[in-house]
Amino acid sequence: TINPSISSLFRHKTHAGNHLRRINSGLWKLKAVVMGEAVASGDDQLIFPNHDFAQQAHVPNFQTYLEMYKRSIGDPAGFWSEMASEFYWKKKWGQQVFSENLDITKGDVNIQWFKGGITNICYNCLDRNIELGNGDKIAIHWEGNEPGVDDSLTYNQLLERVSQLANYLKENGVKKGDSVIIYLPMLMELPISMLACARIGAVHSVVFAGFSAESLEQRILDCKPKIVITCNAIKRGTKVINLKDIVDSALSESSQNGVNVGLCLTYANESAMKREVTKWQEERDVWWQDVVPKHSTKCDVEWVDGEDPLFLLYTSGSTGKPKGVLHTTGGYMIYTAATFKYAFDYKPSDIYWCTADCGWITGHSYVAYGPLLNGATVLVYEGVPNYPNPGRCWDIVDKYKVTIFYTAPTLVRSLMRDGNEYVTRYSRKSLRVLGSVGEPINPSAWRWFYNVVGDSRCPISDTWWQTETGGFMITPLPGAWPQKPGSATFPFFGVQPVIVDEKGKELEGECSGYLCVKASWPGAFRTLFGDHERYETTYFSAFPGYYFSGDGCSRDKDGYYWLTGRVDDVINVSGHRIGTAEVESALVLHPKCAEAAVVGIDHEVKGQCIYAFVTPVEGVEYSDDLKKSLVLSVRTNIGAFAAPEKIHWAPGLPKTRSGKIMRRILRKIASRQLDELGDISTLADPNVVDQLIALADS
Ligand code: 6R9
Repeated sequence: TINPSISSLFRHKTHAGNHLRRINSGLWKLKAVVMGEAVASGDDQLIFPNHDFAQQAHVPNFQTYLEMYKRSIGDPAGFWSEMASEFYWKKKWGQQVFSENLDITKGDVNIQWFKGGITNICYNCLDRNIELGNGDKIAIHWEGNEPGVDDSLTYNQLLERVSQLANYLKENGVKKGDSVIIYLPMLMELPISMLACARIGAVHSVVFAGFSAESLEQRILDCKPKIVITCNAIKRGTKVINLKDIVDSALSESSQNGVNVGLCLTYANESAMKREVTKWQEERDVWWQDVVPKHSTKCDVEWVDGEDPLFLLYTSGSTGKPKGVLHTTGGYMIYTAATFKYAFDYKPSDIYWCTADCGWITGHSYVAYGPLLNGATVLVYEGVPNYPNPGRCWDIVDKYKVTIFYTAPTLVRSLMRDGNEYVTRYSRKSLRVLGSVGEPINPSAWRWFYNVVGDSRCPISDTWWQTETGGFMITPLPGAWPQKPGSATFPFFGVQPVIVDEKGKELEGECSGYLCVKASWPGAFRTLFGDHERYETTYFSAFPGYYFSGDGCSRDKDGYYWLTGRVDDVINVSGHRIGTAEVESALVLHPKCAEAAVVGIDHEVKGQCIYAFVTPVEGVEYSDDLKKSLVLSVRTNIGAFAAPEKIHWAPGLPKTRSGKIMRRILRKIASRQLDELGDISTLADPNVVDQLIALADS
């Protein structure tokens, strides 16, 4: 029997039943599709799967999905145990496959999957696939920033490299449960480092190499790593970035603040910078190439519990302090493997490319773990997508015969602006599935991606998920049902999305509200590192009994889910999550800034951009130089990707009598919707609104 509360998906005439009828009544359209033509029907925008594609897909139709979905909800223990049994467990998990409490009114929030099971995710990615006969299969194709510079590793070779580093880490005192910070660009050494940590049970925390020294320091202070792994410099497009300088400054600051990291393993990335010119601290710094290759290529696995921590990844929230999202081993392993296989209809012959950086969750789950668990061939690209020109992605697709291409809407929109010629000059015949992640994809970008990049042949998996969820939550299964441009469609197996109103009442049928999830899924994060209370208040207190995502969402008459963006103080710039409070604290660190308020506004390519209202300290004049140095303060305190697009001078900020900034009004002023300011009578001083409007273009 299915959990009766999931019935919102099935009970109403608006949902599955209707959905099936539509597919049947759309048979005439399917005929056209068989002729090689994708049909989008005008009123409901349905885009039907290609018949041949559907026939070969893991989930070939909606009926099969429904059967599997119902089972995953009705018998999660059985469903996920079956998925888990494809992997190697030194010892099987205990009687209880999972236990959970999501309801803070009933005690501490607690989620566990495969507790008592003993396994290792690195073993399952590498050794297991080698035993299955894939030792000589390419695990990673690496494409450098400069065209023509490339490399590759088979599964055998990858295991050797990982083992050497794992042995080095062990020799230097890194033990099970210790944390390791990895601050590397997209070199093969990045996934190698992650896997080496996992092999010995160490907890990795990858910090995106675009973060500033201050951000890196903050993370070092929080998780107190035994060692930091980095490289001397990186090349992105024509720019060289001196990474080691950033690390040096983070390490010296953090040691003054009480966390002294004694070892900095530095990969010499000679194509970007020679060793000789790299600044060096003899007692602390070690060149990777001098020590790691000397170690044995065999390294015993540290067997860990299904609930032992795998990694920490810091993400932005609505306060200034980043949150250390903690994922554990067993559930994350099964969930990333299963979502990768089904949402991309992965087959062993695929060549898979995800453009995300391993510094974000997408790179963890869908550059490294998900694909490697499936024994896939993964492409890792070092550079920027439009270097040396906007055709680079398709050049790479043709070079490696990429079959699955997974990227972000911001890249799609920017390539769309560069013109179709950059796409159509390449064959792209190898492509069969496209994917999108990071923010809602607007229907026009979806159609361009579908029609121009995919030649109207390739289904698009618009995957909605989060750092916290570990893997896909709402996503198309290519081939299984018709798509609607801009909709992430339906929930993945085991996921029970609910849409609630402000009072936490579950809405049924066609509706819009806040997106929550009922019941746990294996890939869910288990806590915020060192702050379980913040975990509970941020995610489980707004709507007791549910996990609250922070996103708004609507469900249409056919049951399709449409994500509408964040409803909290988080801005999504080019798919990167940035907290307004983080940017505000970076601005007020500037000696001439008295107060700052930051909002997100729509941006044609980036999706959203950062718009900052700044009140300078008494007596300081407004000037363009001051604007520049304020922006610089954000770049140095967070990273270049968080730089405000616009600084708007504010003699005062619109505040309520209790001193709360009314961001709603600031958002309207920032997007120049001046006739939609709404009620401003509750402001302590309504005059500030006119002052702000007067300063809009100065
Ligand atoms: C995977 C990732 C999570 C936030 C999330 C939402 C937005 C991600 C989306 C999407 C609409 C999609 N988001 N994918 N919105 N459609 N397909 O991006 O994780 O960096 O934690 O960001 O991104 O707002 O809440 P993360």
